[in-house]
Amino acid sequence: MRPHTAVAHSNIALIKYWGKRSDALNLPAVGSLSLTLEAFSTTTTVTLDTSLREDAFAWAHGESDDASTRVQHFLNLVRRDARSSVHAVVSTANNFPTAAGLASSASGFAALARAATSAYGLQLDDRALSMLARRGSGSAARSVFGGFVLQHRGERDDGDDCFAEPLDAATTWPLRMIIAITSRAPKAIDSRSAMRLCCEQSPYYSAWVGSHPADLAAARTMIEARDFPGLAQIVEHNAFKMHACMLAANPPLLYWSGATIDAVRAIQELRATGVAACCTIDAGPQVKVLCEDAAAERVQRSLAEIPGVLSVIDSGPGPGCHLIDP
Ligand code: 2P0
Repeated sequence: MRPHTAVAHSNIALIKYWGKRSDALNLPAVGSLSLTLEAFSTTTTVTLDTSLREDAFAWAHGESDDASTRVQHFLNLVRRDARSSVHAVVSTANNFPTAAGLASSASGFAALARAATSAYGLQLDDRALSMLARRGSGSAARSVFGGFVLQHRGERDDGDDCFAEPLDAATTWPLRMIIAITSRAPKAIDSRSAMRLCCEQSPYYSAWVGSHPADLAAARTMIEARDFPGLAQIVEHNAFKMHACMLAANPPLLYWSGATIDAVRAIQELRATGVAACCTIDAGPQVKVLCEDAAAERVQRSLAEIPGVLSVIDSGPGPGCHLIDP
């Protein structure tokens, strides 16, 4: 049958998702707010094949991450909604390191959701697609949309109010994200296991969840007002609070390398001289720097000078996921 191909871009959370209120439906314990990135994308092709007895998953570039079980579970959800029992061949290519703290599961499950629903003939609007993508990976709901994206925590047990939506007000703010790569190795512990460990073993977890809505509200206000210093303050506070929660887990979760800390210090020093830039760090050692367009060159130069920074990638805001002609 005909191949269906979709492209999705990864996203970096400015206000983080960390922790779940339901494992079964993959409902987040907190909302989140992200920027979709132009530079990092996943391209996924889904082709139905009536001769298959099970789904066949392959990385186009032979990555070592074994994603076939999660892909198969996800396709089961799509098949159930489409009332189909046909299996599929899935091929995926990332243009960036997989499982290294660059949100490969976000772009991966958004692209898979778009390609698979098309292959199985499901008509979903973007909100419904974001809820489906969330079942694969919480951060994937946000990659359905471009630019700044808000993921709602929702209150309902069935997850019907747990969707992502674009923040239109932000589309004309010229910002960039500069990423300092400090390691290309896959992370030692995946986000899902790390979140569970924090929830069960970190005494700071309840403080993280309890104080989170105020961070989300503050970031939305700063974005609406185009207030970079205000946004910078809340973005760094939220990221370091998440890492404090990780560090307080038992055993502790420490994702940083020496170069991670050097990069953070370099950006904080730049900001003290009036450069509009701030840092965020996810479940990995890379440092992501949000900055105004005018600051991008200074930020890149400063990060590139740090021993231990392997490369520096500059990205503008990226688009939402979409189907392409292969
Ligand atoms: C985020 N991260 O908001 C946070 C910040 C990592 C640190 O979303 O279990 O791979 O598949 O829903 O989406 C990583 O978590 O977790 C993540 P699952 P996911 O970007």
